[in-house]
Amino acid sequence: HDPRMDWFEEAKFGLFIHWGVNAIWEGVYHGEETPRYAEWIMHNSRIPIPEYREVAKDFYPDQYDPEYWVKLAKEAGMKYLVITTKHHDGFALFDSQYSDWNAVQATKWGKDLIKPLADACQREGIKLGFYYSHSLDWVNGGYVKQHWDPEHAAPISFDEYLQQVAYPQVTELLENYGAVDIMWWDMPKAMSVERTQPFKTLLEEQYPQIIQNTRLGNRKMGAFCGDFETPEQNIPEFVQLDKYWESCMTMNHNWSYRKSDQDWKSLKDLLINLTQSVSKGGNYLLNIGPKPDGSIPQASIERLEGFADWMSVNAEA
Ligand code: JFZ
Repeated sequence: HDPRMDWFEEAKFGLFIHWGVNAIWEGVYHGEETPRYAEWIMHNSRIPIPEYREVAKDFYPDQYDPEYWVKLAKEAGMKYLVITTKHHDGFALFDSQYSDWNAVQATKWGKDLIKPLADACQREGIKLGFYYSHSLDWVNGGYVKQHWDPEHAAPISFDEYLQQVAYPQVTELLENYGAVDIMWWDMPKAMSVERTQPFKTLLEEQYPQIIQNTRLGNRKMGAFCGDFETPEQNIPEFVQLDKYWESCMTMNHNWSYRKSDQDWKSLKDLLINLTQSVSKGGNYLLNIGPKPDGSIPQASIERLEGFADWMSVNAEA
């Protein structure tokens, strides 16, 4: 039993938010649906970096209402949220000194998108988690198996990227947004023990209260660490009751917004997923992919409101 995990264990239910300039494409590049995940469009449709950057300038989320996002989650019975502060396209939704590829400098919006959300969480008593793609980064020099546009990606090595961009950006996230409750790492490709160490030390020594998923270090490289497991898109049939875990799931098939993806799970199925996760001792992190203007797809709102109705009948405050 780890007392740092008490709130998490009690929380049970959280909101995952995949958002960023990748949403602008709505899953389509030059008339073609991008394969697999909408948030992977830059990579999977091999979009040249200058073109992607050009389109990103038009990012202007004037429907973004972080207070509403947080209240929607809270009413649905969620106790925490996790937002993509930077996904694999390397775009930071926060202000950063270490890469100009961020919401303030690279978009017409020109404002930090994480700060108002962090403030709303603080006001509403919702715990705050930061998803940060520390290894994969297709613009700033992070890991990519084979780059389609090497000419325009940052001309630095993976280790230089970790030292000059990823690590310092993580310190920005930890320093500038008030209390952070979860660091949600993803896709630890090439994250050896050595490369994982600085992040691990930073968290352990300066932010021991922050809990982390087990996606910081690469397991196969022996760099396993973290507090809770993250089964993805499924609830394990058999669980080890001595382990903390959180199942993350989409409401449709994509994490980020894809206009054509209208194959939504029913509210009933989502409720079964939540209650099943909880009955097996885990948490349920349910995802939304807001539109580029900052509004939440209607189908997602309806489902979250459905949870709110269910909670008002079945849950204690
Ligand atoms: C990753 C991302 O690539 C994806 O875009 C999304 O953000 C998701 C939450 O995380 O995708 C993964 C990561 C891990 C597994 C599968 C997809 N996994 O362990 O099976």
